Amino acid sequence: MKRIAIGIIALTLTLGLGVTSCKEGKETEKITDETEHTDDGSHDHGEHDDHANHDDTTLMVGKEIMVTMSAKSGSDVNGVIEFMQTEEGVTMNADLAGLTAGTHAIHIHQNGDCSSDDGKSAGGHWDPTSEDHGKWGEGMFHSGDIGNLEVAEDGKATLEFTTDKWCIDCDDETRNIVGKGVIVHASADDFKSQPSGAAGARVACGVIE
Ligand SMILES: [Cu+2]
Ligand SMILES: [Zn+2]
Repeated sequence: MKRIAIGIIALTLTLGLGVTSCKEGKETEKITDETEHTDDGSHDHGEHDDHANHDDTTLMVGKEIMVTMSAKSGSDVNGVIEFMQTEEGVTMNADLAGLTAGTHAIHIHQNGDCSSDDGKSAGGHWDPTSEDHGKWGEGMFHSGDIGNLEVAEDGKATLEFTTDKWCIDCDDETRNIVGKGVIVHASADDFKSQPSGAAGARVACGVIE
C-alpha cells in the first residue's frame, strides 16, 4: 500500500514537472519573440546590427557630418568634407578647391578648433592610440594620418577614404572623430618626419561637429 502511494506521488510529481516545464518553454519562446519584435521597431538599421565589427559599440549607421573647410594662412582654399558612418566604418569624401597644384597633406588633428588664422588652434595630429606619425596602413601611424591629396592644375581635389578605425559619435574614444579638426596643408606629407610629416603651413581647417 505504502509503495503504491509513493508510486502515485512520484508519478504526480513527474507529470506536474512535465507540464510546468512545457509551460515554461512556451513562455520563453513568447518572450523571445517579443524581444525580437521590439528590436526591429526601435533600431532604424536593425537588420545588420549584429554584424558590427566592434563588439560592444553601437554604430550610428547612416549618420553624416558635413564639414565646411575655411581658408587659413592666407590661402583661398574652400570646400566641404563629408563623413558618413557605414557598416564598415566611416567614409570620408573630400571635395576641395582653391589649392595650389601638387601634393597636399590632409590629416585629422586633435582639436575641433579652427579659430586661429594659421590653423594651429587645431593642435597636433589626432593620435588616440599613442603611435608615431606615419603612412596609413604601414607600421605605426596616427589615427588622423589620412595622407596626401593630389591637386590638379585647376586647384581642385577630391578624395574618398574609408576606415573602421573611425566612428561617428560611438562610445569608443579611440575611434570617435567627433570634436576633432581636419587640416589641409601647403605641402606633402613625407610620412616620416615627426611629429607630423613636415607638411608645412595649414591652408584649410574644418571642425567635425
Ligand atoms: Cu596635419
Ligand atoms: Zn600624424
